[in-house]
Amino acid sequence: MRETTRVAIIGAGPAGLTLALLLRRNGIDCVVLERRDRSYVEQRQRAGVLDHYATRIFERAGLAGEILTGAPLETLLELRWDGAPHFLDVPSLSGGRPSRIVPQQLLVRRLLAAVGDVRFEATGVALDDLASSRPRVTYTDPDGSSHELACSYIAGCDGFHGVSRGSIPPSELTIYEFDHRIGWYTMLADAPPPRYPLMAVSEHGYAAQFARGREASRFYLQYRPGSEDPFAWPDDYAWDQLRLRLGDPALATGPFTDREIVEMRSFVAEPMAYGRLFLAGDAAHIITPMGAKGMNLALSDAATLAEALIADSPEKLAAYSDACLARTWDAQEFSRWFTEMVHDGGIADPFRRKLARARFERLFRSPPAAAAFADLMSGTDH
Ligand code: RFL
Repeated sequence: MRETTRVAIIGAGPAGLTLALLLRRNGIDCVVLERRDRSYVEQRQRAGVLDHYATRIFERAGLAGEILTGAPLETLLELRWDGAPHFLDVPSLSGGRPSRIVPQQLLVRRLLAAVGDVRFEATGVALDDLASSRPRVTYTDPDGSSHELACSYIAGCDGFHGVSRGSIPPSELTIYEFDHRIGWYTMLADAPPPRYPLMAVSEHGYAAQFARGREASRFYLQYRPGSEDPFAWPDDYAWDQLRLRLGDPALATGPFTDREIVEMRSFVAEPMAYGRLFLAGDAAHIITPMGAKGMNLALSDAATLAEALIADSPEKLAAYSDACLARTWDAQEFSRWFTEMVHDGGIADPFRRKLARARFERLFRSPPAAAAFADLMSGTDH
């Protein structure tokens, strides 16, 4: 079956759905193809914070009611060093630019409801004629029928493991990769949440605790990839480490309901465009969770691309990749800075431990340093 659309969007994650919503609300026809089924997409738990800049994308488009209603504003952030608590009021320090707590699965559910038609379980997606003015996407629907979409533009919003980036000739891309050599053992537990998001630095390594609803917490423990296997740790050992690193001997415990490991890596593909294909979100860049920028970068890419497509401006489309990459590298630098500050306190190298401590102290001694931190946490409008 042959069909025509203005923009073919590959992937129904935060980037693809935000792009589809912004385009459709501005009268631009698009088709969204998603490999997974609807319930998988709706239930995938990942990010939890929409930074202030990302909330503005929805506000500016008149979509705050549909997307942000009821999402709590972020308040304080607690950072501990060897159990000693310190608090940062990020919304005030950033000049009144609060972020909002929006679990990614809630955001995706709301975007799906607002976007309407998404073609789930589209398999064998392939991108062709990218360098021509009439690129094509082919796919197979769940009934086994083959489809061809002729379009003016393709948005590759299909995440790190998608097909879009791989459709660009390798000679046209420069890949930057970095392995932070840091692992996180993350555990979901039926244990009371902390009052504020809590990150703790100690000589035993990093630990964190975040609320997951009113009665559950997600815990994090730093481990050394390659030399430690946290799945072999008994639960009692994990709780001992959490008490030790959080500096809280009376930490309330509860059964673990989920365990995962995350190895921190960063990745950027440049440029984020080839012919009529534009990459957005994780398809073009991966960032560590420190600073919580992954989902926010995906939304910012989508907004920048939507603006260029709505304006139908060749200049804006030509500027898309550079604009997104500048924002991406800014976030990568912040994320690496933050990663070192909270993880190096627990590593063997005494020089880097001292640097981490100096970074930490500066945040609480210097108002301009705290304001710069808060500015990056809130997201910058560039
Ligand atoms: P997504 O969310 O990966 O969505 C891509 C979509 O494309 C589909 N797809 C295909 N569809 C059709 N054909 C194909 N061949 C396809 N291949 C893939 C996929 O099924 C999927 O639906 O990418 P997007 O939209 O760029 O969004 C990026 C964000 O999801 C990601 O950056 C964040 O989740 C990263 N991240 C976090 N970001 C934050 O801002 N704050 C956080 O606290 C945070 N925590 C996290 C995270 C990511 C995690 N991962 C990846 C495991 C915590 C975790 C655990």
